[in-house]
Amino acid sequence: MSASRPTVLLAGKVHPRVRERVEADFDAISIETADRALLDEDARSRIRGMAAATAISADFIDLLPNLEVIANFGVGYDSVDAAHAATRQVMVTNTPDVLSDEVADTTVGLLLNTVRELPKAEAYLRAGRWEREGAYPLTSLSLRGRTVGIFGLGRIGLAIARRLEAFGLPIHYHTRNKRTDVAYPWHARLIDMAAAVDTLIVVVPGGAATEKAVNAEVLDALGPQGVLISVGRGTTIDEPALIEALSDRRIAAAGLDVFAREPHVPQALIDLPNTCLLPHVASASLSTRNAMADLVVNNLAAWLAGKPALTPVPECASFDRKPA
Ligand code: A2R
Repeated sequence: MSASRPTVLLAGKVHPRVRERVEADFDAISIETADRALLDEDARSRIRGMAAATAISADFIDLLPNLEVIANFGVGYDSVDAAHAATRQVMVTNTPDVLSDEVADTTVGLLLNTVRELPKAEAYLRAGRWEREGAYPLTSLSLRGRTVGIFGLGRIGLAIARRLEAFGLPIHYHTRNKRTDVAYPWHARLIDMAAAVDTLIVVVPGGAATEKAVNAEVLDALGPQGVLISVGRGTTIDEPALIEALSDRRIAAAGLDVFAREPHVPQALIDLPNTCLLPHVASASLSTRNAMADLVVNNLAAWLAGKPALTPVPECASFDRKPA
């Protein structure tokens, strides 16, 4: 330990680049989960910063009397109690923007894979069935003629919209606040948008406000030609209702990158023929994850040096420092 170097807690399975940079510039303490039993009194009082790759509760925040900043790895920070941190003037940061294009690219790929069954067609070729049995069956679904509804037109949602606009598809959106900088039709209610489109892309933050927002009624409004694509948080989808709607063909197909209880994926979703499932990989390229890692450490370094946070979450923006 060095008196001049702030102590930073590495909480959870942190990205290797975060670990490397934190260990180089700070005194680092590592724990696998945010469990109070893993920190003695001395460690608790020394910790001034935290790189978070696991859930951080209000109780855990209160365990650390000298904590000044929590830098969350990821743009979604629903696993960190940011509202509570803000009451203690503990800065919380996330990693917006640096992953938006990667996630949007992956979302378009997932949509195409879902409607055109490309992973299944490749598995057919690899199994030697093309040569033995002939051409892969024509897909009943296509992207052509579809109308897209984006639930959450923020940084990532807009990057998805711009891409799908170039595919020639009409775009609608649902958010709480109508945007003034886009001409896409806005729907004040999710269910109304679902009724107006046949392709629903979900990219809202997790948390209580969006929990199970995509329920049986929304899926029925989407209809039998409906395709659901989910890349925000698994908690936003009512998974049992989705499984029923897919089984009964009340919607046509779903492409999912996120799940309610990751890494568990319900067996029923795996068994269904009309799902395309990814293990939460939307931002998971080396380059994008490195950019996220750098933003985590740069936020820690800025705040602990008395400078403004680079990317404060909205709950903490009011007490961010002003640029010099
Ligand atoms: O509702 P608004 O006007 O604040 O718009 C935001 C929208 N949104 C919601 N829409 C409807 N009902 C809600 N309860 C609700 N809460 C938020 O989601 C905005 O259009 C969008 C979020 O955009 P950003 O804050 O720019 O987030 P970003 O970078 O696009 O990431 C979205 C999520 C992350 O939170 C992770 O869960 C995932 O994608 O990676």
